[in-house]
Amino acid sequence: MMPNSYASWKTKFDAIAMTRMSDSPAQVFAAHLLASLAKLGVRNFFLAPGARSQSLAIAAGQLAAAGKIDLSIRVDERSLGFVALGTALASGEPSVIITTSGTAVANLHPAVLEANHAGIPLILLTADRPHELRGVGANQTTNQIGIFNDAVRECLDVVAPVGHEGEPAEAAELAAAAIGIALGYDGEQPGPVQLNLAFREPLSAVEPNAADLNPRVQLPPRDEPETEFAVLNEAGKTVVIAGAGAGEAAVELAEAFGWPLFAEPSSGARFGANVIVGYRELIADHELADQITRVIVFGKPTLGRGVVGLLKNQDIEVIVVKNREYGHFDVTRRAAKFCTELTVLEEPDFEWLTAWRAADAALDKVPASAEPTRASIVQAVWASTEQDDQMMLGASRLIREADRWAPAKPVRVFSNRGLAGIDGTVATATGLALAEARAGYPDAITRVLVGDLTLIHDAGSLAYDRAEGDLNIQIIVGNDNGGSIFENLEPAQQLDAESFDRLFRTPQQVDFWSLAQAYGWQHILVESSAQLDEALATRGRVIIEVKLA
Ligand SMILES: Cc1ncc(C[n+]2csc(CCOP(=O)(O)OP(=O)(O)O)c2C)c(N)n1
Ligand SMILES: [Mg+2]
Repeated sequence: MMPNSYASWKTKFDAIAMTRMSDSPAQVFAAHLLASLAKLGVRNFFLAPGARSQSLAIAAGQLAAAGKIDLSIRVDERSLGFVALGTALASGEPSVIITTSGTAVANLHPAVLEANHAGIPLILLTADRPHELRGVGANQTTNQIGIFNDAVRECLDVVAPVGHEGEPAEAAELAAAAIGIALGYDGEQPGPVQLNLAFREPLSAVEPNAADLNPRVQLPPRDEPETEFAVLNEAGKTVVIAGAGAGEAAVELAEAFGWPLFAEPSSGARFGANVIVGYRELIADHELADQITRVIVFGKPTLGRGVVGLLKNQDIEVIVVKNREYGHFDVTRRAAKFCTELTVLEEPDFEWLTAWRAADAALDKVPASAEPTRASIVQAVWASTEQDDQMMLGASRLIREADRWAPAKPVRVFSNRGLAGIDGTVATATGLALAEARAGYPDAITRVLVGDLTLIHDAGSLAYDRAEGDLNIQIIVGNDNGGSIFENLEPAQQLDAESFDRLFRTPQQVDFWSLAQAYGWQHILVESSAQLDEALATRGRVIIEVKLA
């Protein structure tokens, strides 16, 4: 969707102020916009400081002081974007992000891309210069219209308020529209929305107090996406694949028909009796895999070549259940059917499931070892994680180890699989922890499983806002000195060791103890499996470093 032309929301650009409710039309507008968002139920606001956005900051501060919203503050907008993303991911509610102009806006781009590809609702309030100051070299001014291209559902360029009497109502209307679009009330995929807000001086005032306003505002009507049925009436040796975002529907279908379930760790479907934990190994090398005639895909599977191999296989029929958040998944362009609802007319075939379960049970167990291994870390983290706790898996090797070893267990596991970046992982986890605490579980623990480079990439997100309270966040870092996942790449064989290390593995010398000290986190160095179990009970913010070979 291309951004709208800038004048669509307001035509009376140079209208003379009819009523003066405040010395600052910017403040009146900001107060009504934020009060409207809050009145419509939006709770989670995220702010980075800046001058052009001062009216928004003041209004957010007023609403937070009155207990009408929760406000988190970060200096780094890149980090802010991912914290907001994590909270939206866990809560399903839109997160509002407030930034000043210029590079501040651009720093939201990674989180916006992830939100776009994973269908996560974000409302970006990006402050800007008024139109007369654009394109003339004014400080901190760039073209913010379309800066996110098609990664936002909508980009509305809102001209600077001038104090016209219709402006409060327009602000309320904008708030309602932004929520509706971010949540996909138009029947489209949920995702990020940008309101680019021009402000002219005077940029702020302390009146009106946003918390005193009671705007008249309503959510837009909600269009449900169309239901598309598919009917399966021929018997087949079927397996269900659950990728990111699959959810319980995959479990229900697999259980209803006795089908083996290959569920990635962050699919929301890795629980129940049909989960085949060792599916990666069995697809690669077991005769049962050759008997598969049909796969049903939920969500976005991204973790293994084996699954893609099944989807490429000409003898296998591919049925794709459409995913509202992650969009259409058909990487091999072989889907025979797309649907939102499946009707199955065949009889359950429990022998097929029994055979898979037996093959799974016969696979190696996590090898016992006094020193932690990747597999034993996964095992320990899953064992220590209870129903109210959460997990966040960084991209790279450990999530694949989790895909191989994590047991079937109904726990909340998240990962940024929209684009599978190694960026923003600490921040996303912080956002998840915030959501969990705000949902009434302040004692819950959020465990983040990451590689060393992934932690370093987002080290700046260790900085936190004291007003957020005592969150329990454990960052379990498998420190193998660089990107060991690249050992599986062709260059690992083709290059000499030195070149491979320099160009791909990129070993690092970061002292995680000092890093933790600098940002006020605890640090525990774990050298044995027993120490790991003990460390996993730590409360507060802690980096648990596990040295890996
Ligand atoms: C933002 C971003 N940059 C680069 C990559 C490519 N990439 C994938 S894995 C990886 C290395 C990760 O290393 P580490 O976190 O130490 O995990 P390990 O594989 O060693 O367990 C890189 C650079 C990416 N996915 N995202
Ligand atoms: Mg590593």
